[in-house]
Amino acid sequence: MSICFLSSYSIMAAGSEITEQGDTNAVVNMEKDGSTDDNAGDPASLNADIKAVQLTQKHPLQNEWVLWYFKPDKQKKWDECLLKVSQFQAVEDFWALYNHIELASNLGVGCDYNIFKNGIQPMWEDDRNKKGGRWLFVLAKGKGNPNQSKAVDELWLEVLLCLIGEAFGEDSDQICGAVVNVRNKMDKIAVWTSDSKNSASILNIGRTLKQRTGINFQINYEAHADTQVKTGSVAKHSHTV
Ligand code: MGP
Repeated sequence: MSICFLSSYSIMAAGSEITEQGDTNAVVNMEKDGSTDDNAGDPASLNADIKAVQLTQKHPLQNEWVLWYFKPDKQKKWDECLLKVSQFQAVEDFWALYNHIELASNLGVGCDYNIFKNGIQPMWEDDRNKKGGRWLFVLAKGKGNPNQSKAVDELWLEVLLCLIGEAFGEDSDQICGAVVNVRNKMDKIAVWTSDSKNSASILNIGRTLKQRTGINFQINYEAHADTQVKTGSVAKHSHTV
């Protein structure tokens, strides 16, 4: 199994876990050996206890998410190149994973990251994607391109935070996942939604994405059905913001 997307950031992530655990152990040990008895009811001692609990308690996300990695291999079918990497359901676990893997800009050409809600496969064929589509950010490579105003890593992180933070209000249910494609002439970031006919949701999601990412270029929404039959590099699109 290839692990080339894993980065040296893992050391930093592991280090910060040890620090937190260390703090917590100190408080737990004090309680065990009775050294806090004198301070019972003391607001300072109470604050320390609360802080210890806060350090150990994870902050749950609304949904559980799965990270998939795609590495092209001409000997294999498309879906055989998809590797399920990890899943997370807490803010802390998201950051541990994010800091552990390579930035999208360091992936090889042809590779993708996919982050989808647990239970949804990152492919058109999944029941939740079948009738869906995607908001597509195209980041053409090369000097002077206006779409490079936000580098792919910055944009990808913003998009991920929108997803796991359920930034789309009632329409968050429409979200299936997000994909970043690293390609020769461009990078692409897409947010997949489950109903390509639900214009109100699509527009709300598109406007929120545009506002949250702060991009100054147009993005288009295309139904997966249209993406699958496109002949050139651009598919027919139904919405633009
Ligand atoms: P791509 O990786 O989404 O875009 O699709 P890329 O590489 O930029 O190519 P372009 O066609 O957009 O210019 C590349 C190819 O991967 C598709 O033409 C399909 O053959 C295959 N593929 C991509 N996706 C997302 C799927 C999918 O969900 N299901 C299946 N069966 N094949 C897919």
